[in-house]
Amino acid sequence: MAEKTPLVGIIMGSKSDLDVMQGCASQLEEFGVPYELLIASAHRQPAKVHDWAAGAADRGMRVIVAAAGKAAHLGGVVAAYTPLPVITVPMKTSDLGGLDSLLSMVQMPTGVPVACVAINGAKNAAILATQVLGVSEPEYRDRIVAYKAALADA
Ligand code: RP5
Repeated sequence: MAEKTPLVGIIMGSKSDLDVMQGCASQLEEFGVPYELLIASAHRQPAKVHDWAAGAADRGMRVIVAAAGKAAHLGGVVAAYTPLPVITVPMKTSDLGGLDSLLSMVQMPTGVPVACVAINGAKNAAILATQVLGVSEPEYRDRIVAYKAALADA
């Protein structure tokens, strides 16, 4: 059977972000949402980030999750290159506890917005991305409804 076209693109700035961001991938898998995952740094590999982000919408993606730490400009850079909504995940950091990452993301200047979940909020990014898909696809909206029902019963 053919692989499904990824609807969510997960990008992160470093291999060191992967442990946390597995939480995003696992939640998307639980919802049955096809995704792709790329490690690319906005400052170490800007051309790679550009190529991936600029082509994402044409490859069929609907929403992007971008995770980075410290001066976490990855989400803003990706948002500059795509018309897709970008959900950012600020990584917890050793020096400033992730406040650096958080402020880098939530303080995007007017005109290039990104959404931002909690520090290390990888799972919430997956839920929010699925909710975005659910606006136009009942299949994914139904999964969110079921997820919320299970939360209420827990
Ligand atoms: C950012 O800097 C990454 O997103 C990561 O969170 C942080 C540290 O990266 P490494 O030095 O661990 O590669 O680019």
